[in-house]
Amino acid sequence: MADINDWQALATKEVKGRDLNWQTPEGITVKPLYTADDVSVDPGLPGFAPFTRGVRASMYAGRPWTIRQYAGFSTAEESNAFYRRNLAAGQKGLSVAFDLATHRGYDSDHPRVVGDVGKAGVAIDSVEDMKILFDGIPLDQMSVSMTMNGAVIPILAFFIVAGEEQGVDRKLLDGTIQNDILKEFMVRNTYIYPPEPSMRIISDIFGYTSREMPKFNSISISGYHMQEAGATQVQELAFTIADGMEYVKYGVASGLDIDKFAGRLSFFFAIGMNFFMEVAKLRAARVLWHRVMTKLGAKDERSKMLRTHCQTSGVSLQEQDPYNNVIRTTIEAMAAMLGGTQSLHTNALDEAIALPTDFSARIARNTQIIIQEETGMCNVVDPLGGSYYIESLTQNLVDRAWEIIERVESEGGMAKAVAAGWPKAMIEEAAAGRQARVDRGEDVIVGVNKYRLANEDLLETLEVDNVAVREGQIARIKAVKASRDEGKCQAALAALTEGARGNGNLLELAVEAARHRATLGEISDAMEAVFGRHGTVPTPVKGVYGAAYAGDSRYQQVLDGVAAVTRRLDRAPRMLVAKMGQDGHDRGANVIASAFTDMGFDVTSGPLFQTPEEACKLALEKDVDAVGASSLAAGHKTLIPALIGLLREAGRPDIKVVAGGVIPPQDYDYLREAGVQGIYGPGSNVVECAADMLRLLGHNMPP
Ligand code: SCD
Repeated sequence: MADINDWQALATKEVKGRDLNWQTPEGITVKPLYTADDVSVDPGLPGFAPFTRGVRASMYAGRPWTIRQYAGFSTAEESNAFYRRNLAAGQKGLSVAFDLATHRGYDSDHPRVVGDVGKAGVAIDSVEDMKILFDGIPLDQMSVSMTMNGAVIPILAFFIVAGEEQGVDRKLLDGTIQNDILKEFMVRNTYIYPPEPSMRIISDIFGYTSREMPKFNSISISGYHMQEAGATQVQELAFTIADGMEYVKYGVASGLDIDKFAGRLSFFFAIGMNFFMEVAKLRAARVLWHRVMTKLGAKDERSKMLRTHCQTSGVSLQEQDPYNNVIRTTIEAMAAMLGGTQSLHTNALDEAIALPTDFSARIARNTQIIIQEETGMCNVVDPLGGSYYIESLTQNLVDRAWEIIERVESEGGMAKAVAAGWPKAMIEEAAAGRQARVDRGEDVIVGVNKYRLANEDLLETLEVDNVAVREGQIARIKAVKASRDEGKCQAALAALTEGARGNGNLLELAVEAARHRATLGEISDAMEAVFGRHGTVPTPVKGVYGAAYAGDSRYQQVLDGVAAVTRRLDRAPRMLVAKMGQDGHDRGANVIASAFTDMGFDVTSGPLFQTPEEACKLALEKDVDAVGASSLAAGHKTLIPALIGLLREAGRPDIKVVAGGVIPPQDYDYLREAGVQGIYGPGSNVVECAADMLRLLGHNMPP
């Protein structure tokens, strides 16, 4: 029989000596062939420690994963109707997306959130909205996930009281709250309070839910947003598990018994296009969590079992040739199920540019239904188990992630690492590297940097009338405030502030305030009075993009162009990268700031969450030549024209304004008429964006 040396000789001959090894972004060398010699660890059996092959013995043969589509937009009424339509069409669990005003603890009538209300999720201001959201949906039968981190206390309180008023005992409430603040400080940015009180909030939620809500998952420890921000799979894996460790340590330090709350910790991962890597990642995550929890002293096997939700990758979706996104999502969905997820969201094909329509949501949902009901794929547990490649890759990921976890631990845990900033810097470096590989065509994206269409058909997208939603919400806030017992409400809010100052359980106190119709903003403010509000200024990495482009002729043309403009102005061209509104997605803004800095621009990265007034003030102070406004949460039609108006009023119509991010092509004309001079959607080449900018600055840039 042929051995590996015979194979090596034959393969080398076939490819005439070409190297077939593949270097992945996480630094793993993937060989063209795996054999039994590459497998060093027996993966065991599903349902048994360390759960490499799945947390259940029968897995999907016993019960398929939950089809759980993340959704929410405009008002509670509209979102409720959308949920009901989806459940009738085969969806199995709910997953609520809140708008950014809600995330950041502002009521819809707050002046900072004019562009955000009802846009990227549903607006929830009080328990009355929450009751409408779940009208006709029995909360003792439907499991509900809520993606909330910043305003987690009022939202969970509203949910509990909405259940109560539906007649559902909180012991029967089934679902998950995201409640994962560490990754917010690292990548997602919908925090409210500084890190220390934010960690206390999490322990208070563990305490309350483990006592009062035994069926409820108290956290969804999320790597998803790390991968979206550009993390490699190893980084996503390591930092997520390290975050989980930190939460467990805080819970234990607050006096909780580890086995009383650990069984209700859950996870959330992104599933991107590196198919086998993603399958192996979920298997590796289970092995790592089992190892970590054993180290932390858990005795109950359920405490060591990593149960996870997955979502197909948002950043892998493209605006160009968007039906390709259906194919991408199908491949990613298969990786999630072959990796053994418990619950899954499949993205809609238009999610790169807008909120899903009924049409795109149907295809996304049916992607999962077809896998579950047409393919027979659920009948065998962990069908890739025993594959030499998968088993080897699983072990490789375990080892690499473990190295990072050990570094985190040696430096005092994840809260300290996040404060020091190195995990975020590591992720941003990976993001800049990926952008450069895409721009150079080394990482292929079909329809974007290869096989691009000459003409794109316009895709119909959903638009929310933000002004109408905001007016409706403001009317409801007024009605709620007018009909409540003001004395009782204020007393409950005062008790919450007292509890924040001392050590009262914040969720318990907020439930009381919610019963008395305190609003989300009031409950948040009651804690902010003690904790303060956290703000950060981004510090993008330097040198990564430039290094990846060294020697490239087009890049050199841009460098020459920047040098020419610099000579003419007698200083480098100045640009402000502005993030207005409550949208905290800063990967794109950071990549632009980092790449433009490498190209010689003098870049100011504005703080997150600016109002147009604040962005205008900063642009004037820095005397910039241009502002690049990054918008990923649908506030572009309100916020960017407002900024342009303010610059004009200030006598600086000469400052060029360009826009980038998630902007439907339908809105391009509107923005151009408002004075936006360049619009860059997903898939834009950063070097070409810089070339355009040089043109705007009067340089004769070759095409
Ligand atoms: C499962 N069960 C079985 C079984 N499989 N019983 C017998 N045999 C089998 N084979 C049981 C389970 O034990 C459980 O019961 C019940 O069935 C439900 O199964 P589950 O596996 O727990 O599934 P589910 O209820 O769906 O819970 C899945 C998670 C949960 C644990 C992962 O935390 C969850 O639903 N998470 C979703 C998070 C989410 O939607 N996030 C969206 C994020 P018991 O419970 O009695 O044991 C969106 C986001 O952030 C987007 C980006 C952004 O906004 O920035």
